[in-house]
Amino acid sequence: MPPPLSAADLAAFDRDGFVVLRDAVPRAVALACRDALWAKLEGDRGIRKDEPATWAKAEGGRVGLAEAYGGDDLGAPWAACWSPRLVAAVDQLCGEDRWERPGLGWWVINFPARGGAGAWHVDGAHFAHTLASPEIGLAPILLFSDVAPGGGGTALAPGSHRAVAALLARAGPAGVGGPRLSALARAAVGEPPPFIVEASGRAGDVVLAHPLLLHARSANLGAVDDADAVRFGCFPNVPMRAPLRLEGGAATPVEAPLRAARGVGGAPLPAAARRRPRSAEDDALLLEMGFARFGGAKKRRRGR
Ligand SMILES: O=C(O)CCC(=O)C(=O)O
Repeated sequence: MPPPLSAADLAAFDRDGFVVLRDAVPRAVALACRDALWAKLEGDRGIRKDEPATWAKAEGGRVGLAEAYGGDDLGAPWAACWSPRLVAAVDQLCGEDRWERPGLGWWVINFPARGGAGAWHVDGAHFAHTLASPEIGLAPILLFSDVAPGGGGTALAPGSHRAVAALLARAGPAGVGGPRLSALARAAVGEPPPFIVEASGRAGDVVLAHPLLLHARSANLGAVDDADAVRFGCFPNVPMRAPLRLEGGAATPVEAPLRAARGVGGAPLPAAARRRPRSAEDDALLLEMGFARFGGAKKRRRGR
């Protein structure tokens, strides 16, 4: 099998901080998973695909599902999601044998015309980030429903991974806590960012995003009461087996912008800029990212 990501794809990943792999999950598998999630919504919450009046039960127009289908759960149809094509693409970006396959989750199910946009953030609210942090080696976005252009796919800030990497280079080995990093990233890149790309595509497409990419939930602008416009997105984080390598040997496409950031310079970030008491804004971000159910950041809700 030829490598799924071409030289042009890899150049786009380097420049933008993401690249879309079309048909990464076989479409029929993605749609079967979506059916299973509709069944779960109905069983757990009384939200029925064929009764849009029940969609009002999704507070704020969305449901976050903490389930990550992996390990023993990974029977059909979930097992087929990690297709050889998807695995090969992650190998290209993270390095073969250097990453762990995460479960499929966290899920965000977003109903048309019923809710607003979310906070701009970098994934990983639960740990202190350094340039080499192994917790997240890639932040893929798997589409389990079709998302039309302009329909409200996840909003991505192209190139923001470099600005965030520069912040981390200035933070040094002490790092920056997740919510604080997102706040600094918003200040550095702009809120909203000056240039935004929407993650649209078909069920089975996967956006392979750099771990430091700034992104946000968009309002679902699909047709009211159209079940096909309900957006099913899966946002797992791919963990690394060891810290990212900032020197020595060839850099992976994920590592290359991190290495480049070390040459950018800039004054070290003072401790006061890296740490502060948790604010209402941080709480809102943690809620948006699915950490609220267990009482703030006490416990991770989605294996991130
Ligand atoms: O729902 C979305 O489009 C974004 C969700 C997200 O970024 C997250 O949960 O980390």
